[in-house]
Amino acid sequence: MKVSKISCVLVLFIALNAYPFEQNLIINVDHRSTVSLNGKWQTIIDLYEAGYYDYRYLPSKNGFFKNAKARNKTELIEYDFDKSEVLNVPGDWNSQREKLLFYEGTIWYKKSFDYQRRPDTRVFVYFGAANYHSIVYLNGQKLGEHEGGFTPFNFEITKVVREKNNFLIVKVDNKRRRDAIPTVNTGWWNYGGLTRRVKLIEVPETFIRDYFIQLKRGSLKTVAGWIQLDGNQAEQTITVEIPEANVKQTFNTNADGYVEIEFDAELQLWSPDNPYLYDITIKSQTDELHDSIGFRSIETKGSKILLNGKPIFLRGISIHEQAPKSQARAHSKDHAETLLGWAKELNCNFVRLAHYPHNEYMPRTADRLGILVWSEIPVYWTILWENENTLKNALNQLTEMITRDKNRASVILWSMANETPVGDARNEFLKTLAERAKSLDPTRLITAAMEKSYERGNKLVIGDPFGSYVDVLGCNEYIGWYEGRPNRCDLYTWKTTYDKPVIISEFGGGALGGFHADKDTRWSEEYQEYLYEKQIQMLEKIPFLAGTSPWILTDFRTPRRLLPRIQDYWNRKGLISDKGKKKKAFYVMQRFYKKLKLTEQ
Ligand code: GCB
Repeated sequence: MKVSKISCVLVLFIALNAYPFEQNLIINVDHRSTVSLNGKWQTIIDLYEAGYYDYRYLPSKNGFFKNAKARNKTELIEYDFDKSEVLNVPGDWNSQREKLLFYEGTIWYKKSFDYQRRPDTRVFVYFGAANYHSIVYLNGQKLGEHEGGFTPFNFEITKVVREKNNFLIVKVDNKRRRDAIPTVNTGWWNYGGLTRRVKLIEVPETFIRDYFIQLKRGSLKTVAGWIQLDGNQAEQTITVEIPEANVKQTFNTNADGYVEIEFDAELQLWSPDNPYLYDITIKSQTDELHDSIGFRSIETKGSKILLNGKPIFLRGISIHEQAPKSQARAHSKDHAETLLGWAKELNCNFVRLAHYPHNEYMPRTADRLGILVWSEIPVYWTILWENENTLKNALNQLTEMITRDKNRASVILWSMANETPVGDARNEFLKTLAERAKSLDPTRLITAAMEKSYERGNKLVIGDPFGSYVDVLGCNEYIGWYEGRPNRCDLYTWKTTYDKPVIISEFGGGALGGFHADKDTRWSEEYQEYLYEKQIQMLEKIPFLAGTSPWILTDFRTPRRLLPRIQDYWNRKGLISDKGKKKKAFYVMQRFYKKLKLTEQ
């Protein structure tokens, strides 16, 4: 095989610069004209990425498809999708086949479909998420790449899609990388694959791609935001209608298809007690789109969080995207209903969706059920703080998260990171993220789950320098689990260097559901129950506490938990077991939150 030096350099150059962080995300996909591509996809496990790299480890432009046209009986082709096994989409691959439980690498997915495109429309293929890195091809042509396992992306296929025999191929690779977000060391299972839904979206030639419609920061009656069209007919007249509030406002987009909007309205405010959602219609001359949007304000004053101008204590719980009573990643509306239903049963008005953006059903369901949401990007533990591409990647994941969920009233907090070690490069990295979040969404609060430090006299201090950039301080602590035994909680008093609200964003300990012993026996439900009792006694004495989200609603899979017969690759800190059974500590927390709820009324 002959490859010239120049083309080698060129290919390498293209490969190194091949992470396009494009921002053309289509939002509110549920209210658009779509065709589902969910279901069975043919798949090829390709540990060595033979379908992508040649024998010199040079990437080929079209993956497997370099030979696709010359496919005849004499051609040497070492793959065959038609004879391959299938996987369900949406769904992680690890839980679908035993041999894939620990798999980290590439799997090729293929879906064939026919498609009758209506005249004067454009078509996009949309992925709810794919973990971690994806390259997408349609009919042998590369559409693009995406990096990041928990946010949506789409590619336009108007010119490539045909009436018959389309074949969509996706290379999904979940190899962990030191420079990625998250990095090689995380606390959860690295579920790979097309983990969320895939669909075709058909839109008019110029369509309403994105919009931001929320109450202006600090106001209870001024709605403000913007609308972004996509297409050639950029300058259009647009109306925003909220019939129940007698709103009908008209705006004109500029040459970029963009317009800022602002108007006053008499609105019923959204809150956990009254999760009121308005039907909104946005009409352009070429498109019309509906959404259900709630209106509320969120601010801080000293150590208080104010919802609609009134102090609120966040009675929360942390949640991983672990499907209830299952070994799989959660992805469906039913999963969201069950997980958030359990949170309601616990008397929560708040959930921390850890440690990455969860599927869209979660904030949508939270909007309906009246649950406030903390949403986070996987900047977890030890990221390569000085790597420029790592920062770009984090910024991109942050942007995609905010783009998708910025119209959800339930979402009040954007979290930049979890338990990251303090240092100049890290502080700078997180500051850049916080600035981006503020510029994309001036209405919400910024936070991060940080760590405490110690002072003489058993004082615990929340003084992370990143604290000066956030609105709300998150703090994780494991007193009574990683640090001594539960009665250690009696020793401490808490202090913070900032006059800001504090959420204890994690505390807890492990218990194997159904294992009973005395309260001194680790892994018993009684130990965990006692730990929660002691924690609550300590937390009740923190004057600046604005919320808690203990770790965690349910047991979840993780390769870091190795203890045979107790952990077996599960983190057992759930208040509910992997079988869906509530542990004793669940009821401790439920009673505590009930008491708080009653004192609120
Ligand atoms: C933490 C992490 C969380 C872990 C938890 C634990 O501090 O933020 O991801 O799962 O501790 O169980 O130790």
